[in-house]
Amino acid sequence: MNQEILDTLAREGYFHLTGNYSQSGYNEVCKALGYLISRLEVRLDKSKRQLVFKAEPIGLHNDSPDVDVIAWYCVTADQDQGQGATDFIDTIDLELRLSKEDQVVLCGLKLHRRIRDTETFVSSAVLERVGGHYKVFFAPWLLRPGYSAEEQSALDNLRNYFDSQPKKSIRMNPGEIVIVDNHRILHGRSSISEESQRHLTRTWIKSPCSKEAR
Ligand SMILES: O=C(O)CCC(=O)C(=O)O
Ligand SMILES: [Fe+2]
Repeated sequence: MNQEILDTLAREGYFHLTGNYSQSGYNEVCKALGYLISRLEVRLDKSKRQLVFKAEPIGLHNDSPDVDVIAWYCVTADQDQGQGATDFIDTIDLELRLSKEDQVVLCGLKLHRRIRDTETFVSSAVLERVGGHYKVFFAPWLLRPGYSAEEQSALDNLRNYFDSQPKKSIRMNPGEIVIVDNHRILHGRSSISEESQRHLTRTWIKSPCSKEAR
């Protein structure tokens, strides 16, 4: 099972496990993938300010670049059958689709992000070359005014590339798991209703295997 997940992650960048997993089954899957960094209950919560707790749309992004693999478990699906899917795009062909000049610029362009639950900011490059591949780190809300013309053009080309990629929408049913390579796949979702019961558990995983597999 573990090997099948790693092989599928290396090939496809994501894996949708459609079995009816229990919470402890989900836990076992997560633990088999590496070291668990943190766990978050993704559902509407008016007392919290992060986007994952709100009904508004979440643009396509990568989570923290410290996270190799993200695994979501569906506790409760949206009560509306047509709502609550998560969207994914794959960046496997980025190197072929962006100019070398843009790639160089994006390797030097840092996005500043706040480490969750702290007031500490760190910066991470949009593209980082690791083991013959690019790790991608992008989130629209981390963009700031004041980029040079060259940087702005590289960012525009990157976003056009994202927009041109086929979008895969997965609406998880309770007991299902979706696992993604966070350096390769961007995720996001459309808005949900203010009354949505949708509840996913998200686990951030540091996975040495994911790098070997790539
Ligand atoms: O609600 C979702 O489908 C994804 C939310 C998200 O960006 C995350 O869990 O990191
Ligand atoms: Fe996210």
